[in-house]
Amino acid sequence: MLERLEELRARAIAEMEAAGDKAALESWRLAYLGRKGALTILLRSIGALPPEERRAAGAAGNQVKTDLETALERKRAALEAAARSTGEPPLDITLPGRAPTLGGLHPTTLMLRQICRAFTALGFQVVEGPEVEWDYYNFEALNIPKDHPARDMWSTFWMDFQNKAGERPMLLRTHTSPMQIRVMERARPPIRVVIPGRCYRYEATDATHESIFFQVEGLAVDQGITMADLKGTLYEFARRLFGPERRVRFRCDYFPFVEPGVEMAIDCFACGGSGCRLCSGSGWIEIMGAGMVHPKVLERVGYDPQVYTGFAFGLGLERIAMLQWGINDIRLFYSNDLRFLKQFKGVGQ
Ligand code: YSA
Repeated sequence: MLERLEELRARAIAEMEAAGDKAALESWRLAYLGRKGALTILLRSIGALPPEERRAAGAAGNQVKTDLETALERKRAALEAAARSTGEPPLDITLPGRAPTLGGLHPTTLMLRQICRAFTALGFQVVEGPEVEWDYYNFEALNIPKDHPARDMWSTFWMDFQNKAGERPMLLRTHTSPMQIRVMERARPPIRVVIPGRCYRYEATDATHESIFFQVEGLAVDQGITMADLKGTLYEFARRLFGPERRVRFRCDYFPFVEPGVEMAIDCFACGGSGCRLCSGSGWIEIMGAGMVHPKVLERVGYDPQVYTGFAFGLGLERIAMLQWGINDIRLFYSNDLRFLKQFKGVGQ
């Protein structure tokens, strides 16, 4: 065995010296040191030797391997130095690189930015508030007392925490309107704010309803604010978001915290107002609830309704995004399907 090892060493060194470039050196490495190389196979056969020969053969075999590996490194360095001296680049830069995978913004974020940008251009400030809310702010202060039927449409998720009276006074907010009260408690008019945020409702989900969704609330309070300000502001918002040719319709609606209350709709951009599947044949698409802040709500936060008036509105962010981008199912937003999300890569922020 010792002789065979020495004979292999001599042959390997001679062949290595003849290798004139990197490719030839790599072939040499595979021929001797690779998984099926000559030295590897010879070393494997040492295990079959009689015990008295095995030890010396093992030591000699390891020595040959170390010597060949050292010689290989030396030869590699020599070939690289020779290539450098002839001007050949040390690195193959002709191989195309791998493009890094870049993410994009979520459609909810894109729409949130568009809406906030439209309102900040009109002089509104953006503020945020808590998603876990007191019953007081979510209902009571908005003129929705405990026995009010309006609570039924907002049956929701209550926190498992009881006060001394045995009531559960905290919930996941059902709308962003409680922030109207929080803002008015903290600031004095003039107020112009928009409040984007998550809302939670105990809903049977379908193509237009999710149990977690985003709203954007708006509130403006000052002396002399009228319904004309509400209409003008929301009309300008619709124009900025959906284009200058959009028409807007206001119709009466009921919310306990406004008087009068309205719903706002835009003319359907799929059919131009003649009626289609998207607008259920009406020619109009509702985009938000709004109204003049109820005098009782103003009184509760210490504003004199004889001096101050205001308007407020609340829109469903995903519903607006669905209209803007022709999305036919709200559940696509939060099911993390990359085929859906990738379509928004590169959409203007
Ligand atoms: C009304 C008047 C104001 O002065 C201020 C705000 C409001 C809006 C009120 N707070 C509210 O929540 N009305 S709403 O129940 O009709 O919801 C407003 C919008 O949120 C809807 O038009 C819809 O776009 C969206 N929305 C409601 N439930 C939803 C939903 N979006 C997705 N999934 C749900 N389950």
